[in-house]
Amino acid sequence: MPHGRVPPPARNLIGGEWLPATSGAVMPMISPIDGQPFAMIAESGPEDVDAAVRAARTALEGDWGRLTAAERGRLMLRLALRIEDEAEALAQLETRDNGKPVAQSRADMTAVARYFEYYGGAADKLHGEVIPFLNGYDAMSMREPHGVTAHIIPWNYPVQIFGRSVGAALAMGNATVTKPAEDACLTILRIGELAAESGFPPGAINIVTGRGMVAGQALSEHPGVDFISFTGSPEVGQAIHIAAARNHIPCTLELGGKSPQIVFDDADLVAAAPVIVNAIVQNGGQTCSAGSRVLIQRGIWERLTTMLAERFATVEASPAEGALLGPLISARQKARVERYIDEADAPLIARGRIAQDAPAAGFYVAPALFGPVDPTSPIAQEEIFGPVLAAIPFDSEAEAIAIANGTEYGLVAGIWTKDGDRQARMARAMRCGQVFINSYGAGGGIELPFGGVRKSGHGREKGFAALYEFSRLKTVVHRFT
Ligand code: TXE
Repeated sequence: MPHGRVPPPARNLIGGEWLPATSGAVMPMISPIDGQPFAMIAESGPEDVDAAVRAARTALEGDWGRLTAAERGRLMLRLALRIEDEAEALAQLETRDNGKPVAQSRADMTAVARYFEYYGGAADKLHGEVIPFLNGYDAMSMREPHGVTAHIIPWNYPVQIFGRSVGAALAMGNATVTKPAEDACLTILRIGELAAESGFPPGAINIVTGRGMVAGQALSEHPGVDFISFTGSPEVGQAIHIAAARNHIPCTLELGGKSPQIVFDDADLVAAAPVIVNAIVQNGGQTCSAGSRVLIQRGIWERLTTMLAERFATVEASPAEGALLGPLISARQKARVERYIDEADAPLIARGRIAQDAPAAGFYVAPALFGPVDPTSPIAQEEIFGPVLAAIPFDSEAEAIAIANGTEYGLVAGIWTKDGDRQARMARAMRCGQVFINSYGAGGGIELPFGGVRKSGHGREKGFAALYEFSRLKTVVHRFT
């Protein structure tokens, strides 16, 4: 069993203090590796959320709000180094909490440190402009923080999403309140401790744990919140959008996808095949940008599906450190994914295995490759959030575009072809937020703006684009004589 230091038991981080829920309620954390409880978190209520929002406001009006952009950046760089120092213990904790293989947890720790490094370095580099205007006037634009930003975070990449969202918000001078997911939140709490040790003033980073329907909803509806960043399901995203509208505040929503990888008959299949398998198996397929559909031009159908099948058949869902596929997050998620597999209305091309040493009570699911799949069927349309890949044949470029864009989602697309003209046409034709050509995912892309269209959400996280989301523009006109 992996180790990793568990943060203060059942406490929230509010105004620099570790406090239990006002009601005293706690809830257990279940490890996906063996289905056993191993830690308790605070089950917070609206009063705890209220205290966190007030603490954030106090920080804005006090020590945190008085820091210069360079000083904020320096604190963030210090936090990045603290995370790097603790990366191994954090990764072990993440694996126990979330279930992902340790090698993948390590990659998450590298990424969260990099987010704080990237946004720490950017804190003093985004500035306004002087705008040519009337004679006798200076006109300028300046960037300001929104104020108190709320961050509602899922369980699939807890610290990466914390880093990309809270990192960008802090860089722009906001004070933050995070509600991590009840299924996996311990590494975020530990990073909260590291932030305090790095010298962040109390209240700049507040973390309140608990249930989505209670603590999450209270945070999204709180009138003291000025901006909401949400990553999660489309259903909850819609509720958050409505809550934001009620308070007349902006929000970004990142709601997952049904992303296609499109392979044309001139593609380098040897390069493509492992990337296609990784993109659906890694993190148990519980990735918003998982490549959950592979569109294959008919001339290479046999060859590529055979290559994919060979790889799928060797993947084992396992608790091993270096496993490609670990357990899924919860019994609920396992049941959901198994239902999609059992009810799939397409031929099964290949199925992986569950490792013999995987604890029976853990949430392991063997990966499945189906095809040919009707593009309108549920496994080609709905986000399964598990290691299930739908292979769909196509003949022409126009047909590939229609199928690729033919879901309610639009997050990422992968294009595999050596034809440069086709690469350019396809990149433009994809109705989504990110396109990879002859690659997919490319190491997480901390520097690359990321977000969706329609049911995948709106707004952009990551890269410099997030700094614009987490700040607002003010125009100042100064008449002089
Ligand atoms: O998400 P929820 P769940 C998709 C994926 C998955 C499905 C369900 O398809 O199978 O959603 O996952 C908080 N007000 N994604 O149930 O419920 C909750 O506590 C405010 C894709 O875990 O949306 C958690 O912190 N907050 C996605 C966060 O919202 C609420 C990642 C996400 O939980 C709330 C996760 C409410 N009423 C799931 N209800 C992606 N884009 O990567 C819940 N929450």
